[in-house]
Amino acid sequence: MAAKQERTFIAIKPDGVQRGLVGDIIKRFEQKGFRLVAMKFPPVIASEDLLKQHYIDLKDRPFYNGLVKYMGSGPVVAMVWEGLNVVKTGRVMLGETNPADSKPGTIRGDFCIEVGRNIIHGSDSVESANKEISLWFKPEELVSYQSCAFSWIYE
Ligand code: DAT
Ligand code: MG
Repeated sequence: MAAKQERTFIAIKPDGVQRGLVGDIIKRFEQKGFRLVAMKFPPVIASEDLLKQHYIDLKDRPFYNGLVKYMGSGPVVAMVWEGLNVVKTGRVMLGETNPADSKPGTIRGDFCIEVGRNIIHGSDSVESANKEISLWFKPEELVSYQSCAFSWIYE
């Protein structure tokens, strides 16, 4: 049961919101069978502090400042999704970091072109998912419920 409650942090970046891709992206996670645990509504313009913390592992990379600026340049849709292997499968659904390397059928492969405008974030490990979820959400903002489709999605 616990494995089926793995959680990942997914954020639609400002370009994804501005380009009207929110519905398409949420639809992919919903139709896969993952459960929506939390979503910030209305979308939030993240503070520089939050974004710097979120991308702290990349602080020495040359694109770090530009990345933080881009991520704060408009509203983002921050979400938590739950399900079996959702971290790894979520990354497969996103595609590669560089959309040019992302296969058609993935979100980045279908909807974007450049690495600096790759429309969506997804946690890369269970450990970073837990870190990111606690950075963006308070515990009481995460909702526990069993989807009525649960036994039709899992054996
Ligand atoms: P991902 O978002 O696939 O987890 P990452 O954590 O390595 O990738 O980097 C975070 C974001 O930083 C990425 O989504 C886009 C940006 N980025 C990564 N590499 C870049 C590069 N070489 N040039 C510009 N932006 C880059
Ligand atoms: Mg990453």
